[in-house]
Parts: sequence; structure tokens; C-alpha cells
Amino acid sequence: MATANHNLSQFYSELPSAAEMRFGIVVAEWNPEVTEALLEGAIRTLRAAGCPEKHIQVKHVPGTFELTLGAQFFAEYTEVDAVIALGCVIQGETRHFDFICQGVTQGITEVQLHWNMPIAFGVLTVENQQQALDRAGGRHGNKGDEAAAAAIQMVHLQLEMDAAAPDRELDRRSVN
Ligand code: DLZ
Repeated sequence: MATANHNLSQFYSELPSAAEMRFGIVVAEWNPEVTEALLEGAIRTLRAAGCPEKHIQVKHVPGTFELTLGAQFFAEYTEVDAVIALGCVIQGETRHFDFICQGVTQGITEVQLHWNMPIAFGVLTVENQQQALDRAGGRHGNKGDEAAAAAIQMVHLQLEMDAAAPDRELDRRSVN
């Protein structure tokens, strides 16, 4: 959770170089003033870690619920090493919030395990727009920065572990 003690744009460790890494970013169009700020943060962090512009692909989907399939499209149709999923769900008067949050959390977990590919969870689940803006470049930092950093760290870890297991080929679709 973003709290007064933790700023989303400050990382616990120094990031590895992302110069050789490729990323897909899937962005929800709902709450665009928030999600476009998350996108800016994610791209800024990737670039700061050395990722070339041409290694970053951005695709938009209608809402947070569609992030799962957007991430799967990246896994299926492109050569990216990781996907960064960015969205913002704001609590309303109905239970829609719960269903979207549950769906995207479970969906992204399933896609990353199925594809053996890191998918960073850059989704804000908040009570109101101010809480979202506070975490999209406001006083609590930017969830897009945090998600991009997580993606870089997980790709680095995967490459390191793959290199230490030379008899195995990196298998993207580990489960059929
Ligand atoms: C329908 C809906 C609602 C009520 N709220 C949000 C939201 O706060 N954030 C968001 O990203 N998307 C929302 N959506 C849209 C759903 O994610 C989805 O796009 C639609 O249900 C169509 O599948």
C-alpha cells in the first residue's frame, strides 16, 4: 500500500540496466487523467534504466477489466520480455469495483504464470479521484514508476536464473 512512509517512486534497490529489455505497456482508458500519468511515470522509469524508446510498445484498452487480455496479447503476439499493466479503479456505489479488481488481479496472475512472463500490476484501486491523483505523480509518488521498476527487476531475475540453467530453454508458455 502507498502510505505516508512509502513513496511509489522510490525503489528499495538500485535498478538493473534495462538496455537490452523489451516492454509492452497496456493502459486502461477509464480515468485517463490518472492512467496517462501512470504511463508517463512508467516510461520515465524505463528510460532512466536505459531502455531504448524503440523497445517500448504502448497499447490502450477500454478499461481495467481488459488489461488481462491486453497483457496476454502482448505475450502471444510480440517479443516483449515483460508487460506493465496500468489502470485505475475508483470505488463507486455498486459492487462493480470489487468484480473489476478481483478479475484483473486474478487474470494478471494467471497470465504471468501461464506465460512464464513478468506482468507488473500498476493498477490503482482507490476510494476517490484524489487518492488516485496522489498516487499518479502526486504526494505519494507514481504507481507507474513502481510497476516499471518491478517489471525491470523481474526480467533481470528471470534472465539471471535462465542463464544459470543452461540446459533449459526459456519456455514462455509453461502451462498448456
Ligand atoms: C464499468 C467500469 C466502471 C464502473 N468503473 C471503472 C473504473 O473505475 N476503472 C476502469 O478502469 N474501468 C471501469 N469500468 C470499465 C471496465 O473496466 C470494463 O472496461 C467494462 O466493464 C467493459 O468490459
